[in-house]
Parts: sequence; structure tokens; C-alpha cells
Amino acid sequence: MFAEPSDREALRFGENSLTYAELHRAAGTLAERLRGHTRVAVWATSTLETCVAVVAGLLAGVAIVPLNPKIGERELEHILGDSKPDLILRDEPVRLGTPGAFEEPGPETPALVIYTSGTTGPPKGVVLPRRALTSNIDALAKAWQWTGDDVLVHGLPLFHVHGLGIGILGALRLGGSVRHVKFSPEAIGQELATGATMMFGVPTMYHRIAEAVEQNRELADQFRNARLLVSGSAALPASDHERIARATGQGIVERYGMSETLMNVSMRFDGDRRPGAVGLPVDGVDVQVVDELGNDVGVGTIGEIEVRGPNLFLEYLNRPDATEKAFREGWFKTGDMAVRDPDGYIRIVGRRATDLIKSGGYKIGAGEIENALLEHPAVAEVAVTGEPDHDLGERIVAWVVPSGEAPEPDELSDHVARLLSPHKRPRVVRYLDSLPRNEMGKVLKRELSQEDCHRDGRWARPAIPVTSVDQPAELPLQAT
Ligand code: MLC
Ligand code: AMP
Repeated sequence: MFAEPSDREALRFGENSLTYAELHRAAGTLAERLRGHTRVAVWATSTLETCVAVVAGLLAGVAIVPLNPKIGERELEHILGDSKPDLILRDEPVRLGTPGAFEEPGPETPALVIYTSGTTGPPKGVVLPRRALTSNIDALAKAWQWTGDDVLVHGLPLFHVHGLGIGILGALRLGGSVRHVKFSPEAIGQELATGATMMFGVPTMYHRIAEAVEQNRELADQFRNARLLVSGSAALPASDHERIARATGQGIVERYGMSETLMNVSMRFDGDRRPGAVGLPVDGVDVQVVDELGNDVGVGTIGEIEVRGPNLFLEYLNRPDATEKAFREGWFKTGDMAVRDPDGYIRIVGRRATDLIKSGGYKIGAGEIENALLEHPAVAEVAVTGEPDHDLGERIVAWVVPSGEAPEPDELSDHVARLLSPHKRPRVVRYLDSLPRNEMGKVLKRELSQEDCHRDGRWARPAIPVTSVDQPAELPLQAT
């Protein structure tokens, strides 16, 4: 699964690094302890220790459950209760012992369990087998001409498939190096100026890079020298793509993926880097765009993306119902809506579910935030929506009917951060007298975001002035 031991640097986090030889010893030593277990949770701080623990799990054939180190109490309780890990590793010291040999586990052996949000309820554990990772990394290596000579820099969290599954494990399989930084355009630029050849990031990061390189010629030149910049996890706005191209000469390579499928579609290193598109299916992955009946919609018509191939997950842990519902005749239904250009290039145009929010590249379910907010004594009713945001792609908005006096928005925001995760906190909190509902009592969320709905009086004006946590200047809602 991984490149052979050698003196090449495998991983670097700030001052700390490990060669492939050291990584094999460190991971092998820990793997001895993991042998025989089924699942092990790892407190996925952005450290060498996390990478060693994940590699150890893979050596021992034990599934790793990475935990967001900032996870809140309710979410942690859910993940531990659902995945029932045999062990939880936290800041496990790196020990360079002399481990024995490990037999390569079979391709269907679970490798990672990644928790991902749905529209309602708590996150589901996506069980990814080894063959999904190996086949997908090899397909991406081909698409991006990614080799052991590359040095990847990224500042992504290590509890999702982007930063961990493809970022760390991809480089380690191909024999290249990874340098992990706390994300800032300057930190990435610094690495690109000193040997890093490629970068992975989410669109929020590229938006911040676009702003920074336009102001700073030296930084722009650092990005100009990169071999490859890859964006994914959410749609990269064509405007940011173009701004970066103008300032640095780099056309960003976009790819489209999911926790359940890893990477499905990507631009090629030597192909057209068309702003607003995600490219062509990667090797070995079948992609179709279909209508409600499962028929191919053809060129230029919007349909849902369905995927089939060795990149797919095994199941949602403990959720056979959800697993079954996610497939149609062997095809995984992504819920993403797309159109195909005449040359096969795919453009993602939206999502089937409005209750899924992508903020900063994180997928967040409206339902889990609503449930968390309803636990707050000052919240009588609530609806959560996503609103366009230049920086985050979408920002989380909570529409709250207070049970008495409305609390400070920060209090509700912190409440969600504490219960779930900081990235799931509402960025804007708005108070209303009531929520618009249909005859069945279901909240009509689309009406919440339509500006004219308060003009036509279908929902009451805010009980107190509209209040924003993060972006007071941008609020469109001015009740009259
Ligand atoms: C803020 N913070 C709080 C808080 N408010 N902590 C506790 N309580 C509160 N109320 C902290 C945060 O933890 C964070 O700490 C810091 O303040 C800033 O928080 P933020 O505002 O949420 O971060 P932001 O600057 O917006 O981050 C932007 C970002 C981040 C782009 C760096 O969103 C990010 O890392 N995104 C990547 C998501 C990702 O990897 N997705 C891939 C999913 S896989 P600190 O210490 O962190 O600064 C997938 C499939 C595929 O989608 O195709 O890839
Ligand atoms: P996650 O569940 O966190 O793995 O997020 C997967 C989702 O991210 C997909 O279903 C898409 O909605 C979205 N996504 C990933 N990459 C892209 C992309 N390049 N363009 C648009 N959406 C993307």
C-alpha cells in the first residue's frame, strides 16, 4: 500500500519530520499494538503522530476512525457510540522500534471510517476499503502526473478524505513527500518557494489565495512556480480560478469527490483547465448523469451524477437502510446535479438536497444543527439554511423563533460549536416571530431566503433587529 522504506522525507509538520524508513519503523511499532483490533479511533490533530497512527492501522489491517480534534461533546458521543472503537489514540508518541513483518490485508478490508453529514440526524460512518484508496490514488497519479518526486503542501484537516485519504495517504503511496502547514496563503507560498511542487486546497483557501496574490507580487511568483494546484470539496468559483490564473499564470486543476466515492472526476494535468468545470471521470470510475428514472440525460441537460467503480465505499457503518437507499442498480447516487459538455467535461451545478450545506469545504447537515439549537432553552423553533458566501462558499444561517428573550447570537453559535464542531456553528442568527410552514407544518425554507416573502407578509418581521455573528454588512434581510 505504501512506498518502501528509504531516506526520502515522507512527512513534515513544522519542525518535525520523518523519512520513509522512520515512518515504517514508527508505524510498524504501533501496528504491533493494534493487531487483532477491528476499529481504532485517532484524535486527528494536524501532527505526525496522527499520520503514524493511520499508517499503523493500515499496516495492521485495522480500520481507523479519525476524530476532529475540535469535535463537540454530542458529536463525539455519537461517533464513539456508533463506531465502538477498541482503542482511542491521542497524541500517541512516535517510537522507532524494530517491528516484524505484516501481511498485506485483503483489498476489501476496511481502512478508514469517515463520518459525513446527511440532511437529517447525526453523521454516518463511511466505511472505505483499502482498494478504494489504492485504486483512487493510482488513478489520480495518472491524471495529475503525480509521482514520488512531488512534494505536496496542504493545510487541510486530517479527518476527511481530502486531507487524509488523498493528501497524506496519496503521497505516502506514491513515495513523495507531504508538508502540512496551518493554512494561510503565505504559509503555502513559503513551501512552494522551498521545494514543494503541488498544493491541495478547498475553494475557500483559493479564494484567500486569490485575494493575497493580487496584493503581493512576491507571493504570486511563489505560486507561479508550482507544478500543480488542485482544488476540490466544493465548487471553485470561475472568478477565483481566473483571478489566480491572471496573477500567477496557474490554471487550477479541479476535481470532484465525496467521502463515499473518493475522487470521481478530475481535470488532467495536460488537459483543458476550464473554469467552472470539474473535468472527466478518472481511470476506472464510471460516471453517468441521469434523470429521475435513471436514464442518461445526454449532453447539456441537468441530471444527477451516479458513480460506479473500485473507488466506492463498502457501507455506512450500522446503517444498512441508508446504504441501500444510496444505490440504484449498483450505481451510487451522489445527490449532486451536473451537466455534461459535448466533449464529456462535467460541470457541477448544484445539489439535490437543500438541507446539505458546504461551508469552507465541510459538508454540514441542516438537521443536525437544528437539533443542536433546539437543545438550547432559549430556542423554541429553528430552521437552518445555507446562503452564498464569497469566502466560505456557503455560510450557515440559523432562523430562530426564541422562546422568550432572544439570546446573543454568539451564545447560540458557541452552543453549536460546543455540541457539534466549530465549523458547524451558524455564522448568522436571525430572529423571527414564526417560521413559514405548509399545511403539514413543514418549514418552507425556500421562503426564508426569498427576499419578497416578508414583503408579502407570509412570515412575520423579525422580533428584534436582524443580527449577524460574522458579517453584519452583508445581510440582505431588512424587514419592513
Ligand atoms: C471559531 N473557532 C471556534 C469558534 N469560533 N472554536 C470554538 N467555538 C467557536 N465558537 C475557531 C475554529 O475552530 C478555528 O480554529 C478558528 O476559530 C477559525 O474558525 P473558522 O472560522 O471555522 O475557520 P475558517 O477560517 O473559516 O477556516 C477556513 C478553512 C476551513 C478553509 C481553513 O474551513 C477548512 O479547513 N476547510 C477544509 C474542510 C475540508 O477539508 N473538507 C474536505 C471534506 S472531504 P483554528 O485553530 O482551526 O484556526 C470532501 C470530499 C472531497 O469534501 O471532494 O474532497
Ligand atoms: P463530503 O460529503 O464532505 O465528502 O462532500 C462531498 C460533496 O462535496 C460532494 O457531494 C459535492 O457536493 C461537493 N464537492 C466536492 N468536490 C466538488 C467540486 N469540485 N465541485 C463542486 N462540488 C464538489
